[in-house]
Amino acid sequence: MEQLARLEDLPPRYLADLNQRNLVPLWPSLRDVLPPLKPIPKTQALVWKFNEIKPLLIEAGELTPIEKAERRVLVLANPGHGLENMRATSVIYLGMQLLLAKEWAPAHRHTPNAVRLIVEGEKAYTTVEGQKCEMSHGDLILTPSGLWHEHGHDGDEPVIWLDVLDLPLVYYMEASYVEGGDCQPVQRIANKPRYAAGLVPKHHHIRADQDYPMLRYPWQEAKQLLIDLAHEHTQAPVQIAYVNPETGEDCQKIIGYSALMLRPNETVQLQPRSAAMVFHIIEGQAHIKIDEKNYDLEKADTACAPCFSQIDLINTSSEPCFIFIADEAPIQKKLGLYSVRNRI
Ligand code: 1HN
Repeated sequence: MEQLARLEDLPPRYLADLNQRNLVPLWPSLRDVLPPLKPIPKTQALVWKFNEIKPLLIEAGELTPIEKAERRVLVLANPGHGLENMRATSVIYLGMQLLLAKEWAPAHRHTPNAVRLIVEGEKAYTTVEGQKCEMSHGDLILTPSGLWHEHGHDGDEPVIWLDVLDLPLVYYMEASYVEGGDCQPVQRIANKPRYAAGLVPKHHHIRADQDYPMLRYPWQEAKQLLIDLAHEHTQAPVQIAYVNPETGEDCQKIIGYSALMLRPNETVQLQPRSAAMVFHIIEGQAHIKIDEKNYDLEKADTACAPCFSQIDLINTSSEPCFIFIADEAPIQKKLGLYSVRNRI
């Protein structure tokens, strides 16, 4: 492709005239906004180690009472986007949240979608639109756009979870805001069997939670499905998607969620794709190779990989490894931007 003229190739007087009228020449920036063949991502391949986050999060618990934090979170920020912008990728926000015994984080609702993946601790819960979702290790809990949610903790030990939000995209769209509330009356305990039996309430159109019939995905059931699939299909990679059980569509509209099992000594090579990805170890350990970078991941560690990277997930241990994955595929597919390439 032709090298285009630079800003410096234009007379300063001309540039000043443009500037004064809020005009900008396209050609000096054309190759930046439209790079040849693939994007130039700001997202850097990166790992956050849980054993480095945890002591700092516990210290946050000593430094800042929950009333002064509302949500006590350390954000997993990608330096490629500028730490202060609080992005793991251009679409995905990640944070580790701490709730101490008997603490309560008041109800609010906001436009960005969130999920929680429980990392450690027992007996905390999130109430979403009156549905109480108990939190156990590995559970996925949805708090979709516009739904009231609050967190409580009846146990004795700190509880830590991973928050995943589409905040960077929603904020960029100037669509991000929150409404404060207080405490919601609990109407029922969220449970999967309500929809797992192939039974749904009739008269769909009058149900308010039509888009989100299931808010809690218990890890024990997801794990058992992965183990069963690994036995049935001994060759293929084993991965399950978190979907809306009524429609089979992605469980949220912007970020996609899945879980992958690496058998003992298995390597999975992912095809490069247009969507950036996040990996979080639920159980076990793995190596991750992202282009030329290699990282060791242990339980509760989190990694991110930019678009079109070559990713190898490698389990050299004799135990299976279970990995939670978040990616930007749903929003990219809706916008007609999603593509997958062959490995080179
Ligand atoms: C939020 O609402 C929670 O409800 C956690 O726990 C993290 C980060 C940015 C914006 C809203 C929560 C958040 C958040």
